[in-house]
Amino acid sequence: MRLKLGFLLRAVLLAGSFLGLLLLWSSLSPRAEESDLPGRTRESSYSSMTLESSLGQDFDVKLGVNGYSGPTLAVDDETLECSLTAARKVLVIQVRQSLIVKLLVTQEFEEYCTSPKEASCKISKDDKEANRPLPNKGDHGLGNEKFKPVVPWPHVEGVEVDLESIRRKNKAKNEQNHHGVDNKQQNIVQRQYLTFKPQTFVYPDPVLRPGVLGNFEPKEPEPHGVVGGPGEEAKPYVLGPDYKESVQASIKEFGFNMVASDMISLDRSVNDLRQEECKYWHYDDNLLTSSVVIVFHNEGWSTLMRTVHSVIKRTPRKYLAEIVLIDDFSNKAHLQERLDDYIKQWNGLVKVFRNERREGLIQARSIGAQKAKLGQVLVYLDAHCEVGINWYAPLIAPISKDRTTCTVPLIDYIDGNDYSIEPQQGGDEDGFARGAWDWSLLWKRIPLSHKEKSKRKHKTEPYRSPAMAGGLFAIERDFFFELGLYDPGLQIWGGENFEISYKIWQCGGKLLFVPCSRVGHIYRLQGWQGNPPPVYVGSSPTLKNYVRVVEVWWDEYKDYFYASRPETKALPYGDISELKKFREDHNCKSFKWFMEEIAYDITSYYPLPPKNVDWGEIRGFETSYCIDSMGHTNGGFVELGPCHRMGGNQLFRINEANQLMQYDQCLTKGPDGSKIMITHCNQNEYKEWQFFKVNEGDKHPGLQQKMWKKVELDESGSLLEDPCEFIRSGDLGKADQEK
Ligand SMILES: [Mn+2]
Repeated sequence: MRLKLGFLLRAVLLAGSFLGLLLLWSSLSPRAEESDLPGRTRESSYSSMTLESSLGQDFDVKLGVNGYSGPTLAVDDETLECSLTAARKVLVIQVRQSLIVKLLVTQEFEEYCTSPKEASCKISKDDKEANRPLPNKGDHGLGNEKFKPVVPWPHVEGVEVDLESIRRKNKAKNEQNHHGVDNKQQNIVQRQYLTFKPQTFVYPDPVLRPGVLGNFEPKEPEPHGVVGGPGEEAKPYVLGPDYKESVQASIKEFGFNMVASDMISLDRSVNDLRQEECKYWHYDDNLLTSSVVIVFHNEGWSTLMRTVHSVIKRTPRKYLAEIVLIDDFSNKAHLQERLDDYIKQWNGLVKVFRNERREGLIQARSIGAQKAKLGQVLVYLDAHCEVGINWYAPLIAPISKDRTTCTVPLIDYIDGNDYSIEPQQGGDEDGFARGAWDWSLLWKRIPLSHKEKSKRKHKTEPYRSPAMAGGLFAIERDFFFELGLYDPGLQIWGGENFEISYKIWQCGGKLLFVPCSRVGHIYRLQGWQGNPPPVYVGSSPTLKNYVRVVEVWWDEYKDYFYASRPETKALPYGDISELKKFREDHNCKSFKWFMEEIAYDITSYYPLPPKNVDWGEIRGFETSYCIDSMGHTNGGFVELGPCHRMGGNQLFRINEANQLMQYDQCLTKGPDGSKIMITHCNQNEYKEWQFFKVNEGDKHPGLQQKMWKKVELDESGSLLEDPCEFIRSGDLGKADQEK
């Protein structure tokens, strides 16, 4: 029983629905004073509120609230005075079975009461009593049925998730592994990279000779696909209003204006967006050969084939071993026999392999690595790209020099409506950016840092990037296999770009962005219906991918991810032991090392979020009611609802910055101080909540160490005094299991 109590945490609630009540209460003068009980009974004129004197228990204040017919406020005179005064600032409600509103302790309160804690926080004389549903005390008519809402709460069925045990389990495992890694790191100098094949291919550095055209540069301007044709030189090709409907339909189906694309030559010429300096680099011609791998699923014909044509047109034939198309279970007619027939013109240079079920982009790329056996390097391209002028040598030279280097071209923006090509926005004055992420693992680009710039002699040299966007990159084939390709547990889309980036960096490789290798990419337009994931994939594959990635690679930094996306803690992300083993076997470095040495600039753009101190439901003491944002945000008010244990709108977290948060929203006092508002916040706002654990033997013997805290609103006083608490979802689940 005592243990069970330990799981019952108490909540502090500010509910909008109490506003009127509290205001009224604060100005209330006792109207009825009749009682057959010791002390005074005060009954308000509001049907929702009944104040009664002590029932012989030690409760300070109990208050029936809107929609409830019952219960009681039981206090002695002095305490009641205090609580009434305090109610002007009220804010906290302790919820019991009966929805008992707990008084709040404020500065004003303290003026009246010398011992506010005692006055406000006593629960009951004994835990047994407190643990029961509101006592039915004979002729007082406080039967449980009276506490039922007038309007029944919606019945919520939920699958119970034991969030906390998952966390504990992982934590224990993690610490274990962490120590293992630490010990191993003493040998890291000797053993690093031992598991990767040594570099045997000798390749000299490229040389910049200003004024001397590079040896891979075209000697004359690129010929048009169709002389004077639409879209040549990447000039915008705009269709008239006659095409509006068919254009819209094609955007819906493919994400691009396929009507225009179909009219533009597959061999069209493009504009040269490179820095002038790029034309004067000279590359040793003993470059590695490549297999270009293109994965597609229900791609439009001309955008797919223009990708293939551009590669064939702009890649020196001696380095292009093959183009491997991986058809990820498309069902569109043009991608079947028509495609097979079309690629025959290249006499086997272009191949197509078809997956027997939808694998998703990530695993289809790994399949592509297995199918593409001819080239020394794998060059991955999205299925809607156009490679730029002299894109190959700059991209492959760093890999030829060092096989553990992975390269990424600069990705230009092809307009999906008119097929013009422009440099991507963002980046520094040259348009150069590094790949990054925020702490919820969204892809970001940040301007090239001064530190990276200072490492280069010439500004068109490749530079280091913490991460890649994912769709376009080149990697030595054997090295990719040595890295284990992508984590086979990643599904469909998302997170694989970070996985491969972290794996490369932390395990001893390098990831370079190559300014002189440029590839245009068509970004999907709004209105695209998208490709639904296959049925065998469960919900949230992308979020699960993120969890796998941070669990394997982020070490203690994963807390920042969970601080940003606490809902992902409950996701079953599968077995990662093989990946952990890989990390250990390869003596891969810590994420901390990575953040300090390679990704040092990310935190200045995306500061580390405060870590969570705890998180879960905020449940009323011994009740089944929880604070619920009801989906309100940006200035809305929280409400009270039956605890459903599904997280969502009832999942809150308290962090080290003393913010009580849900998603990117913070709880704070509303404008008039009487309700709790939920609103957007940065890391310096609404840091008014405090959280502490109550020591064992404190005045709630049944609660002991699990309990906690105090939440304060501001200097003017505590919002929450002791028995108001924050509930851990996992504990709640366990408490129920024990029953
Ligand atoms: Mn794409």
